[in-house]
Amino acid sequence: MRRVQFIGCLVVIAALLVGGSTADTHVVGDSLGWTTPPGGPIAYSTWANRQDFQIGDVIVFNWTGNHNVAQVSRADFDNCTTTNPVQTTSPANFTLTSNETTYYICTVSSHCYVGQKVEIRIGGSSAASSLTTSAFSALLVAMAISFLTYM
Ligand SMILES: [Cu+2]
Repeated sequence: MRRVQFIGCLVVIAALLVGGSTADTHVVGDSLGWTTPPGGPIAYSTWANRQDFQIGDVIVFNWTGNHNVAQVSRADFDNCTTTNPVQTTSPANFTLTSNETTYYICTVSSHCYVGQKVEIRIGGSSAASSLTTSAFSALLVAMAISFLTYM
């Protein structure tokens, strides 16, 4: 009976671990949304640095008022120029499909120049979190093996 409970517990924990590694949704700027940031470009670079972007994750741009979002090249990101198609309806979703860094800007007026631009780098803090996850998994397996050995 105890053994059944223990195995049941392991299944639940394993499901939680797997669930934690599925695609995440990242709302750009969190509660700030997609706008001309009060403190300049640092608002979105700070936000991006706190995220753990992985392939399959979805980036969501939410805005009200006169904004848009365009995925652009590095050079266009730096220069705030674009010939790329522009998403004009909010929310605009982009799925991260490769390891490449992607760049997004608002093309309205001078919005990009005052900081409405964001760089999405895959990875981020992933090294630390996946290490923690694998260490935790290894611990669980070790616990299960030792437990079952003593049964
Ligand atoms: Cu804008």
